[in-house]
Amino acid sequence: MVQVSTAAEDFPFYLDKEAFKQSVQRHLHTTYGTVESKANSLAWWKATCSAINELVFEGLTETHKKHSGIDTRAVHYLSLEFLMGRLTRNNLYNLGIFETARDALTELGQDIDTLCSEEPDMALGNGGLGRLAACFIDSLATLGYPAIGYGIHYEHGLFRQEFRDGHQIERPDSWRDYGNPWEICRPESIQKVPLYGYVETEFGPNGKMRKVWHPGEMIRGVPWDIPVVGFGGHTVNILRLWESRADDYFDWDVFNAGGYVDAQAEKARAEAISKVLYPNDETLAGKELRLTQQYFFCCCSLQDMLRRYKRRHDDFSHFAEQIVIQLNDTHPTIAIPELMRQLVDLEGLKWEEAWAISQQVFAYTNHTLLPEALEKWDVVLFEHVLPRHLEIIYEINHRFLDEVVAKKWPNDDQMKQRLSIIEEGNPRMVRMAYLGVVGCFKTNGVAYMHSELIKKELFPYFYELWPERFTNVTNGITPRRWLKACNPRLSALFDEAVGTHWPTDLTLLRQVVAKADDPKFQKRFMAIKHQNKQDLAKVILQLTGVEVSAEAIFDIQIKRLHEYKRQHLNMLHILTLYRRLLQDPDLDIQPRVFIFGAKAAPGYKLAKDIIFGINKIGERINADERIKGKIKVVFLPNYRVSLAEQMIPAGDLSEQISTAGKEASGTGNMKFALNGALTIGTMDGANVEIREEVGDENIFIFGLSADEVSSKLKAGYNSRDYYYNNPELKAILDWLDSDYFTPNQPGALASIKRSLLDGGDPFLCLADYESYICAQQAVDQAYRDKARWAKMAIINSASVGKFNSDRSIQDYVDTIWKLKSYPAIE
Ligand code: 26V
Repeated sequence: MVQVSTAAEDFPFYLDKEAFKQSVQRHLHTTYGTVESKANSLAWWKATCSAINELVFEGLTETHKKHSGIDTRAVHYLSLEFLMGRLTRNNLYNLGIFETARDALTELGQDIDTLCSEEPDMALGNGGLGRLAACFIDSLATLGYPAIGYGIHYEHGLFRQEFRDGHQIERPDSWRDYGNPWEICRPESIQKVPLYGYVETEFGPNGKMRKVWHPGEMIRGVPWDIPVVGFGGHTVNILRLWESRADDYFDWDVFNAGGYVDAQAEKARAEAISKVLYPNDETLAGKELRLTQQYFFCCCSLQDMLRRYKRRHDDFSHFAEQIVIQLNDTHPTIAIPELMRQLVDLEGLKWEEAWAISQQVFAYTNHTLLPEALEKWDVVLFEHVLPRHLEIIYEINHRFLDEVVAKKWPNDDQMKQRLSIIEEGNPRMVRMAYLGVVGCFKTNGVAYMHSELIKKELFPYFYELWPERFTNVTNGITPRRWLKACNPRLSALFDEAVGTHWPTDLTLLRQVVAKADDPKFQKRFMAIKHQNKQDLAKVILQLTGVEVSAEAIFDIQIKRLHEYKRQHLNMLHILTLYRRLLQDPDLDIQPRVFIFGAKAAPGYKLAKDIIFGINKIGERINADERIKGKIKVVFLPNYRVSLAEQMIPAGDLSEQISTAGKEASGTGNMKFALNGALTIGTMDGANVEIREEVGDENIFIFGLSADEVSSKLKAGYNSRDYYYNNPELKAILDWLDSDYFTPNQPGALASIKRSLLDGGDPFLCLADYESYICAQQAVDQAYRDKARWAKMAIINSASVGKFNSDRSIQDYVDTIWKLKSYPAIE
């Protein structure tokens, strides 16, 4: 494990309060043209960022010098999503100047929290996959590895969510409306991207065949760089995001010939490519613009890599030594045929040479087993947008089936069909995940259990063919953002208990386990939790108007809304408690606040119905005086990274209740445990590994195992059996048919019941219901014993060092990337 020193005295930048103050004032005057008496918080925030950037750019320059000076191997992380959130606080902590900046701003009459909340979230991702990419680039920079993130500079990130009468409404997200102080435009590195058109076969004088693509359209890719400051400030890498623009917009001939309107239309079409991030939606299939987005950023990024490589090399013999490309899910797998095209068609390499290089360069991370999330493209659409790439994929497939599959399974046409990158049928489809496995030297899952299922269920024959290609890298989270920056109180306690090195070596927190029984330490730990809960209670009041007590259990489920994540199972528990309380208002239960945050894909009807259901049930429960405030339900609107940072430190109970076998890993589960929440969860994804770390007695596990789930489904699962055999369950489901929660709108919640009965309950909510209710009762019991709960919470927080994303990155480096660390500033 690489150790980069991050003791306070080792931070490379010393900046005293006076210097920071002067810098902010100077930027207020000379960069933003305003004065102290006039400037609003936005102006102060921007001036602060400019002051921070003076250090950031210095680090950026040093890192660039160092990495290009030694011409070293680097990882290129290709991802359609980077869910960065806000950067101000993060950059201040990573540079080691948070306190300096806070004090300087105080003296200038400014509150740092207020200024930081001026920053719009950079929400260029949907959820776990995008946030993982953001944690990974933080860890890469922290560990001093040469790395670059490549993605799209979306004009609009994930939609902003509002509730209207309990319904989700989507509004556009405009994170750059007032400019973004962190990004730097690099017009000197613009790339051109061909699209559409046709392919011609030419024969040279030597009779050699050559394929020439005559594109129907050319787009420009303009790079925007976001500096990524590693913790300790020793390395500043970049995240390079491509924006699409029309090529030769001022085509004067067309323009003068009265083509002004056409030219504008062409410009709009080109700009559409990077206009908006697609939400994870069932309706994604067949979206031409999505394929174009994928190709656009892969094409730009590969040209960028080749350009940099060619500056120092005359041939491609060292390409695979210098460059490794990680594909974040199948979204960028089009990079594989694109590299082949650039090497064969543009650089003149032989197919075999190019393929040998390509095979050593790419690695693929799979993030989901859900069949509907595995990308496939209609061959006809593919040919229309990328005619040359379809040919290349046919060639890759042909060679793979003839040279590899036929050798292993001679005369077995069925096997060829099974493993073919092209799925036969009407329409024929390109299977992007198969292209990933065939074109990459490694395929990894994101938690141990998920990686096993990849081998056994998703790609069993590929695994038989190439067992050595499959591996696991368990996900992680950056402790800088997800503990140090978001939970300063707990961080201070840990500093005191184990010293200040834990943000880079989270396993140091293990020492705190020894204090888990110490009543004094328990008291301090729980007092911090209580303060964090009070802070969140204020946010809840502000966002929902609902008053909640910090004495109650804060029971939180935050993640994208999906049936497999089973927010509706949580809802069934709420209904159960509510019904029991109505039957017996004196029922002795621990007061609880059920807190949700989730966005539903705009086209996902049932997910939106579940949001509506929870909102309506919450309204009724929160207003019902008979239950004396024993339970409350709040759904916080517009869940995003910056809201997560306020919720996670305040969690008592972390809901990780997916159907076993469906959640690849989860990362919210890690964030909650690190901040001292106990998990109620299934044996799924990384929950399995969290249980291993914290011990079975410090986690509430319930429900069917993945094996049990699949045998139940195979044997013919009938959810009605559970409905008819459990009168309480039947009663709460029947409640949903009434107008009890939706006055004057009878049946407004019926779709949820229908999906669980007529719909067959595909994610086995009813099968796991009883076990879940029992586990929740165990939670209730445990919470009554304050010392026991405190001990469990402390053990959780102290035992999850494994889930530091630095460890994940080191695993990638050791098993896949084989990089050397070169911190730029010693
Ligand atoms: C995509 C789609 C698209 C079509 C409709 C339904 C659907 C459902 C889920 C997805 C997610 C695809 C990839 C993804 O975000 N996976 C998440 O990756 C995280 C980081 O590895 C991991 O922690 C989560 O368990 C996994 O769901």
